[in-house]
Amino acid sequence: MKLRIFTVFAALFIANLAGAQTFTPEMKKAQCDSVVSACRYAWNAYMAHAAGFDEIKPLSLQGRNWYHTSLLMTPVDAFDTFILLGMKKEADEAKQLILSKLSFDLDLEVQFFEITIRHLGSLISAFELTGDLRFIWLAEDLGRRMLPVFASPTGMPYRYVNLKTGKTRGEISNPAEIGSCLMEFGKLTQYTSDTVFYQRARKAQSELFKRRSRIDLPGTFINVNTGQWTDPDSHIGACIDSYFEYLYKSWRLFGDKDCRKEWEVYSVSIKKYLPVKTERGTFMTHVNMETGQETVALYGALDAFIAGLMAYSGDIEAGMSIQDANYFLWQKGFTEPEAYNFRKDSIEDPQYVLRPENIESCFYLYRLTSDPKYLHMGKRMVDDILVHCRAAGGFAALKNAVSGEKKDNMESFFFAETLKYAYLLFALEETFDLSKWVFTTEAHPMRTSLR
Ligand code: DMJ
Repeated sequence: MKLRIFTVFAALFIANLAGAQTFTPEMKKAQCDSVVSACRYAWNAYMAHAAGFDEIKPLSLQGRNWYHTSLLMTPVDAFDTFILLGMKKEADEAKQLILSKLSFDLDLEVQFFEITIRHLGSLISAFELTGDLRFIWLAEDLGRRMLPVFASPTGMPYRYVNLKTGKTRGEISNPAEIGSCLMEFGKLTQYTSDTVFYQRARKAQSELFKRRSRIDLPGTFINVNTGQWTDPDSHIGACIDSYFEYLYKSWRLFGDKDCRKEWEVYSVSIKKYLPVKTERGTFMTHVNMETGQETVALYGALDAFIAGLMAYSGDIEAGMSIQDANYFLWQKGFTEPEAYNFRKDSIEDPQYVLRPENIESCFYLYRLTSDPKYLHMGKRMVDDILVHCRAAGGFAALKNAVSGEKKDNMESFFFAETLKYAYLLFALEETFDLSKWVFTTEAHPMRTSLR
């Protein structure tokens, strides 16, 4: 009798575990459908209340611009997501706005990094996905207007440029803003046959690489006039993150061996100095770039991309262990916080601004391991966003991920990245072939045709 009861319990336990691991094609389809309808809901709100503005404010239902005039951030960033999600009507509406209203002939100072990753990346992807030359003409015009940023004594770009006068500003920059333009500028060289774009962007990266510390780490801030570091804190988070990402991805996109070499040098030091293994998974810490000594044990929503990048660049085990920490972070509230001290177990910045990185890492890990665990993690994250961030005007950032209080803000990267990875995680692999395309840091897909 005892044996029978034990057998029944054991069978139930195993069935339950197997159930937790299973993710059926029907479940995947349901996830894709709910992401498409969320995307449509957010876009319809933008079109109803803020069409032509950079963004919609999702609580007050008003338009918001970054600068004194709109650069159409939301339609620009969202266009290729609509294409990948099969949302033809929305893609047509975004295309119509972009091609009828977007012009860079403006007396306007813009932030080089943001406009490169959002506009240049999106316009190049739009051209590659549709073949419509008007997108690449806009991209070339924008790229030429931004070239003056590279005219510093070191060749590392200034942070701001006026699109009409070419006047630059901002000598204190950081690795992410200096080293995250080669994918976009390299593509401009491919389509215009003008080598200036690739050369300037590559020189900026190599000047930065030359200035790494003796233990092969970069700092957080650097003066592009003098080449001197002004903040020696080293980590994989804000201000450094996409510099590493672009070294590896530019190798995959263009086959540039120098990029691969530089990524490999850094990746040895990243793995040596930054990981902190805990029972919750592996967090990545902050250290002094010269000594490798920990400065502060901060980890957060932006840092979560590193799990995906580690796995994508070949170290699947490291990526998996970091993703365990990412998932732990997600469960700190209704969503994840922006910054968390993993030694003190304290949330240092409670907001959640609709960032994609945690879901992005689920996407890479699922593609590389086929482990349904990453579908379950991703489902929890996507469902949390769709429930807890939903607002009258789309989806709102959270002022506080623990209390759930909302903030009147919906960044364009919610369309470009968060919804795109949320969909592709559950979509058929044929929908997006990772061996033929590489995503930029803003998740704009680029074709690997140069290799
Ligand atoms: C995006 O604009 C880009 O991914 C950038 O590299 C930093 N992160 C935001 C989204 O979180």
